[in-house]
Amino acid sequence: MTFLRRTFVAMASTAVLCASFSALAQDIKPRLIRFGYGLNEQSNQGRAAKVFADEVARLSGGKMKVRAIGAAALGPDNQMQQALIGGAQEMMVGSTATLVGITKEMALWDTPFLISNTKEADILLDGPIGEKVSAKLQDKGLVGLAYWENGFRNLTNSKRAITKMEDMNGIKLRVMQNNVFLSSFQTLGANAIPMAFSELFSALETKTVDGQENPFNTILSSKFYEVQKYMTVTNHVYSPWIVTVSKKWWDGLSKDEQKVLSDAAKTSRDFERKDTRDEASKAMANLKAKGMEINELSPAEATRMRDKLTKVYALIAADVGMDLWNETQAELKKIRAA
Ligand code: TK8
Repeated sequence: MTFLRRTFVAMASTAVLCASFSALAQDIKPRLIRFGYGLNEQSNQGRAAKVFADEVARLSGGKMKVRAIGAAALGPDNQMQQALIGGAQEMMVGSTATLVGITKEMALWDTPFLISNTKEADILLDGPIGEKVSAKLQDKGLVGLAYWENGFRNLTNSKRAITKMEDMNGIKLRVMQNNVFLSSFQTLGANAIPMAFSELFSALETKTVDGQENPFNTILSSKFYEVQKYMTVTNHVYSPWIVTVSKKWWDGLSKDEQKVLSDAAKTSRDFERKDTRDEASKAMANLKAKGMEINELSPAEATRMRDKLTKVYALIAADVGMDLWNETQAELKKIRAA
């Protein structure tokens, strides 16, 4: 070895040592973390799960290992939530809407047209209201670490273009397993059928249901365009995902280990939101190219649907409590005025 090379090798190993030194100095034990999610690896959810896993490895000097398991291989959202509560699984990311049966305050995020753009979403979810709702999970055996973006939801179906509310009549529409979504789409005249996301593609393929609603990204990554001809841009609700941890398991972690997970959840959140927005901005053209017929509602029809949907507001306010409902409205007013 030449002197130069020896020096370089020594310098490089010092750099590696320094990088992992802070992790070594911390109270971090070897940990294996099963991190489940519902979409496939090629989705925005899958890409961000990978960023989370890499970040946990980096921050823990390789001691904490995240095994990200997608495509609902550990079960649909509801089943994973129960596994977390029972301590049989460590972590997951999934829809807040599927948590409503466990923590009723989560229904806040199901409010149609509550959030009208991503700026409002970020401020509201990362601020005191989002924190408050997330903190409610603790009494139920879960710890919420960060909200990721699922996105603004749009309607697809295999029957016909939806240009007016009446077109929804008789459409068998899969909804998430949640009473707000059920009431919302019943109110619009659809035949709403609650079903786990993991069963959705085959239900659409076999025509057990005619349609569904999800953000552009999911319609693309789950290949719904193969079994759905029509898409209507409704943006009827902004759906968050939430990264959760089993509280039973979390309580046994050191402060340093907990910090690794919270920090990695936030880094992956920032990546995920950007990635999701980039993909969503190109998705419409992409879905058209795949053969979908896409229409936007006329402003008059959009208003009609919106007026109908606001009838479920009373139901949601009762679920989440009047105080939280009013605080949310006040917070949104503040965000909009800023
Ligand atoms: C994935 C689901 C999905 C959600 C749904 O597990 O169920 O439609 O939008 O993202 O959480």
